[in-house]
Amino acid sequence: MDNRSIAQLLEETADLLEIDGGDSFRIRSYRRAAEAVQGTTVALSEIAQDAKSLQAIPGIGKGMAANIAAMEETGTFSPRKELLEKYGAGILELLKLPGMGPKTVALLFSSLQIATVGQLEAALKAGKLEGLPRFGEKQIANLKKAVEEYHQHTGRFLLNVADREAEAFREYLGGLEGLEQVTVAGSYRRGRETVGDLDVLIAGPACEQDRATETAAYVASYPGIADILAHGQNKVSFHLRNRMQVDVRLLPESSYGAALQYFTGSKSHNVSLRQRALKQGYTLSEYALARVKDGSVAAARTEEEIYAALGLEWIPPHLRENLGEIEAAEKHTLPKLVEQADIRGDVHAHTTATDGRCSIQEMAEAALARGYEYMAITDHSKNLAMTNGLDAKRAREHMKKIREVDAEMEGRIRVLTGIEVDILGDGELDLPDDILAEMDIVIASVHTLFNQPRKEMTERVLRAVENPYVRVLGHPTGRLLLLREPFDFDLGAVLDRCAELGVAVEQNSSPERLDLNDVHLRTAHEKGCRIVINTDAHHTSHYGNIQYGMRQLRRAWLTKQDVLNTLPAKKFLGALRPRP
Ligand code: DGT
Ligand code: CA
Ligand code: CA
Ligand code: ZN
Repeated sequence: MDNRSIAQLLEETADLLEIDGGDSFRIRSYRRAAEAVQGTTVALSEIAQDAKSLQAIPGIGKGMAANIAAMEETGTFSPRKELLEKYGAGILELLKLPGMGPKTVALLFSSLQIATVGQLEAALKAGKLEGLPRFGEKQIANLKKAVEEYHQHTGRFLLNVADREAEAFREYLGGLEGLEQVTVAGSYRRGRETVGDLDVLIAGPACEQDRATETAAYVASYPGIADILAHGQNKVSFHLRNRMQVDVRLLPESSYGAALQYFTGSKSHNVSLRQRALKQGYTLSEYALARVKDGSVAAARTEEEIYAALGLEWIPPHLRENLGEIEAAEKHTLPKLVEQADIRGDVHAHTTATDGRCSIQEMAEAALARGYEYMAITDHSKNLAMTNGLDAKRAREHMKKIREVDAEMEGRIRVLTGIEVDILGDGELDLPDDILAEMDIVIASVHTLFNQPRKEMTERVLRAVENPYVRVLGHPTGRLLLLREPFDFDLGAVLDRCAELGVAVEQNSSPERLDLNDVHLRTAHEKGCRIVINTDAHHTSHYGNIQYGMRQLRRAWLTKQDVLNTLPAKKFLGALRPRP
């Protein structure tokens, strides 16, 4: 570990201790040590096991020398880890906001249970900070600005946010006569798990010579705009109020395909495609595929024509990452990607019994309304006390109610019983086997103690899937996009074991999760894992999130056959790990 990382661990520990109301002497000693580590020119990693040399650095005493040795050895620091388990990793992001010190965070946490930037943002919007001791008008205004800048700084957005903005803008463009084409290209069209900005391409009579100026002016008057970055005849760029950038390009219909191809990317796909074009005597640009010999246009109007001229099948945008898709398009071996319409059931949902917001009936009706043939209610188990998780007794009563609802549905949709059982710190499950044995679906998930060392975490998850009643491993990496990294464990080893045991791995479609990611999914598939896609719905409106998970399945080249819940109910249950 380099000195900076060590100093950071110490500094964060001091902050967390302060939030926790810890001993001020101890807090000061961490801060002093952090300064000392940053100030010294000696590489601590080289002397970490030599207590004498460590203590020779002013500001580092005996206890701190032992701490540093432990950090070097384990890569983490247990007091910090314990505090993070208590407050959640999001609290470190909160601390990074300008003007936000441990005292302020402590106040926000104790008075409003705010532990993440997202929660702060929601509280600011709801006006909940007004009247709190430290928060005058000016402080609140500064905080709002800080949150805004935070988003700008991380620079990426979740897919549901991107969708919402794209839809609103699209609706606004609907008010314009003579637009034949509107496409959001870029990473959004490729279905990446987060997007940096929106690349909007428009074409039609409204974008032709005489009307372009007027159309650009219409775009620039979009009420959602916070500030304009560029306003020309063919391009308008702006920031939305959430700091998302939007680049709008006005294009002639005759070269719309070339622009679409170019601005969809990815860069790497485009580079390969351009090389291929050159080898075949063409140049490929955002304007056209043109012949080198005389500059004449070979194809430009549609993407299909461009790919065809290069001897390729049209490549779905979800595959354009230069990961073998060009070769496959040449050989006509592109996969027939799984589609949302192929999905026949969603088997991870919560209800008001725990932290969901709708009843069993409501969730079942909503699943039916989507056209599903089956669904499962999988509420939390008791270890997650803040969700009011179920103990064995309540789980049994809940199961009874689920069966009643299933009967009420009279076969219009099958309502399966289930549980999202918590994987405890040692890999034990949170409920006894006899109750798990009664459930149609047992999903096991990690929801706590994210900071265990790699080996411990790997063993923990492996131990959980060994339990013969576990049929699905829920959100396997535990990441929260833009907020929390996946926990550190040997995913490959876990996928191998899941494949052997027949435990399905979950693609969790919640836009802040989306684990597994595209690369993991491809690996899981190659290893022979069964894959299930779920939404983890906590409300009927969350079923629609399936689209975000779908994009990742498709980015992983998966076909209908590769996803278990494309099967009808009976076959689906039959394809899950057999029960003992
Ligand atoms: P993002 O916005 O960070 O989520 O990712 P993209 O892929 O949307 O990237 P963006 O917005 O910078 O550019 C959109 C597409 O335009 C990109 O996927 C490929 C194309 N493009 C942009 N700049 C270049 C470039 O310098 N060279 C090439 N070949 N293509 C580019
Ligand atoms: Ca983009
Ligand atoms: Ca862009
Ligand atoms: Zn869940």
